[in-house]
This record gives sequence, C-alpha cells and structure tokens, in this order.
Amino acid sequence: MTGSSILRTTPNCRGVWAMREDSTSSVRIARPTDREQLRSRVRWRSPLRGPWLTSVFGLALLVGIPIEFATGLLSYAAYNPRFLVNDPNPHHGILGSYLFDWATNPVWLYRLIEGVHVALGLALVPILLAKLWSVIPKLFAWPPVRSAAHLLERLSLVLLVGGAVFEFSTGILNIDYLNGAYGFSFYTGHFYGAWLFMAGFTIHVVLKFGRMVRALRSRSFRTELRTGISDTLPEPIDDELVAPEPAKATMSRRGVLAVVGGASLTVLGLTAGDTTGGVLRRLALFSTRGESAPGVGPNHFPVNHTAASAGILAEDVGPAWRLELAGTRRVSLSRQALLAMPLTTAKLPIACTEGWSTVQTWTGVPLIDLAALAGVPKPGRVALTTIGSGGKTVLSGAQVRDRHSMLALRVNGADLSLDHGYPARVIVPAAPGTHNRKWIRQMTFVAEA
Ligand SMILES: Nc1nc2c(c(=O)[nH]1)N[C@H]1C(S)=C(S)[C@@H](COP(=O)(O)O)O[C@H]1N2
Ligand SMILES: [Mo]
Repeated sequence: MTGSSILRTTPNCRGVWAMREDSTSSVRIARPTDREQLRSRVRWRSPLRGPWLTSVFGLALLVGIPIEFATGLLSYAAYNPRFLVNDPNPHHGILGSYLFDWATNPVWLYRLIEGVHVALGLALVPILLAKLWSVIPKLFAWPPVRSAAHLLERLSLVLLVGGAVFEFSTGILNIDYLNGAYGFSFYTGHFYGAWLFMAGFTIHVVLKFGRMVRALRSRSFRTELRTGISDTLPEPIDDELVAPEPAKATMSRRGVLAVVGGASLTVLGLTAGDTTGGVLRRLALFSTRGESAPGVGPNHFPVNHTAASAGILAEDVGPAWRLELAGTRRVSLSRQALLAMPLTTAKLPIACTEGWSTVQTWTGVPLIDLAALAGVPKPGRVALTTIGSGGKTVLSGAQVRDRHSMLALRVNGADLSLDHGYPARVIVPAAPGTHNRKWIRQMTFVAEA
C-alpha cells in the first residue's frame, strides 16, 4: 500500500525518488546503494518515526543518563570502599580512581543522590522505551554492515542498548532485592555495566549530537504541540528512520509526547514519595518499604531487614547483651550503662540504596565518646560487628567524629524495637542506610594513622 503522504516513488539509476503531497517537487530518498536498505524498512509504517521525534527522546536521555551515572558513582563512593570490607568491587582499578571519602553533611546527602538515582531512573524508563521504539527500523536495517565505520557504530550500539537494558533491569530488580535470580552481585554488575553503558553512550553522543541538534531545529516544538492527528504528516524521508511507505497517522506527535511524558511523570509521582515522604508517600504505590507498604514496622517507620530474617535470637538481645568496645583497651557495657552516658538526640535519615528513605529522631551515645572510652580519642576508623548474619562495616574517622554519629538506643522517644536494631544500632549522618548497622555487638576503633 502506498502511504498517505507519498504520491509515488520512482527508482532510477541515481536512486529512489519520492513525490510527496506536501511538496511540489520530488526528493531523493535513497542513494542507489541504499535501495535495499530502504526496502528493508518498508514494513515499519508509523508516520511518526523520524529524526525529530527520536531526537526529542534522545535529548531527554542525554540529560537524564549522565545524572544517573553521576549519582550512581557517588552512591558507590558513599560506601567508603577505601575500606576493603565495604567494597563490593575490590578490583575496580582505574574505574575507582575518582573515589573519595564520603562526607557526613549535609545529613540528607545520600538521601538526595540515591533518591534522585532511583526515582529518575524509573521515570526514564518510558522515555527509554519510546526511544528504542523510535529507532527500531535500524535494528533490522539491511545490509547490516555497510562499512568499517558503520560496523564500529553498530558495535557501540551493542554497548549502548545492551548496557541500557542491563542497567535499568538490574536497578529495577534490586529495588525489591529480586536480583538473586542471576549469578553475580548487583553492586558488581551494576557498576561495571554502568561503565560499559557509558562507553557506548559517549560514542553514540559523539556520533549523533550534530544530527540531533539539526533534527531538533528542523521542526518547532510549539507547532508540534498545536498539531492534531489530521495534520500529522511524516517527517521528510531520510535514510534511517522515516517510513518509506507510511500509514495514516492514528496519533499526533503531541499525543505521543503526552503519553510518554505522562507515563514518565506518573512513574515519578508514584515513586518519589518513597524518598520525599510527606503527602507524596501516600502515592508511593510501588513502594516496597515505604510507610504505606507492608514493611512498616514497630516505631512506625519501615523495617528493611527484620530481626527474624537476620537470625536474631531473644537470648542474644536480653539482659546478658553487652556492647564490646575494642581499641587500646577493652570495655564491656550493658544497655543500662550506655543509657547512663551523656546522650545526644538528632533528626537523621535512613536512606536505603534501594531508594526509600525515612527521617526519624534518634537518641544515643555519640560514637566519638565510645572511641574515647576504648582509648582511641583520635579514631581513623571503626569496624562494626553485629549479632546475627551480615558482614562487617567500617566507618571512617570523620564519620566517627561527626557530632551526630551515634550508637542509637532510642528513637522518637521510645526504646528501639527489635526490628529496628534493639538493643543498639549505629546511625551515621549522610551515609547509605546499610551503614546504620542494627544489633551491634562489637566496635573496634583504630587510631588515626
Ligand atoms: N545488622 C544489620 N544492620 C542493618 C541491616 C541488616 O541487614 N543487618 N540492614 C541495613 C539496611 S540495608 C538499611 S537500609 C537499614 C534499615 O534500617 P531499618 O530496618 O531500621 O529501617 O538498616 C541497615 N542495618
Ligand atoms: Mo539498605
């Protein structure tokens, strides 16, 4: 069938020529060598596909993806991987050369970057899918390889598209720890995957930036927003995306932008509350740990890993429990003894890597006072050991010294519940949630080098 806007196509020795409704002259739509290529995409009929629409989606991703990359790298730095027990990727080599010691203020630092990383990542999904849809004829382009340069470009697309699919799917699965399904750690896969994805992304941007700018200039965004279905015509035929035999429009470009933009904003609206709290939290329908989710625990805020799941037994946390401090001397403290020390109270967030966060008012013993008790008044780091399952975590000297860092005994005026870490848990400002270890058994302070 012939498309609505092309009256006829004329192949001759100089290529394929098309006469269009909206033009008085014919345009060359393909060089002679491209004829086969043109035939290979005849089955892609949407009149909306074209460089302008692809470039609109591309521009959104060009802004969003680097923010994802930057917040992701920062999130890794926030683990303080300089301490090997904290580092899920000890062989990062040069890829870790940017790493630095994580700050303790502003206290919402990790909450912000991780909240942005997860919420924006989810909001980009509809745009990513739309972008992939808009370029799908290229996947089936024929001949698949036209030159050495074209081969390299296609290889970069493997990194780009494969990387995008991998990064988005591992990220989404990790929100609810559904990533046990594959045989590698989320942190390792998502980290190395990000670098490969960004390699493909960078090559793609270098190759396509000029074309994107030209395509964006080729049509007015405002005019598109005013154009209804009946006036929606294909973009001028090109050698990659525009349908050679377009079907009649069943949707305007503004309709597509509304659907994709609306889907993106809807996802954002339904997830941002997991980080922002407040009214939006009630909208956080996909929440796995938010206050509207089944995970809401004692003390009325989300529990991530319950005491039962960590294998905490009643006798471990009964009157016999002692906090063991090690440094230049060993000290053993009961919960009563800890409560008798000077206590500090601060409003601090738990901001989980999985994207949710919650701000509560914690009361406990400043970590620096415990360091002094252990005979290490100038700590360079502290290793935390917990009851039950879960590996060691090391906090930096700066984290121990921050006046808000504490071994919390109470929250919002009540004793910690067992699920929130009773008898005592660590709370560190601006750190990833996982550094706020629950059910602490031992703290080993090491003096500054
Ligand atoms: N001992 C221990 N501490 C832990 C965890 C754990 O599994 N075991 N989970 C951590 C993670 S990943 C987060 S986000 C916070 C969640 O604290 P909450 O359950 O009190 O909300 O606890 C952290 N402390
Ligand atoms: Mo977490």
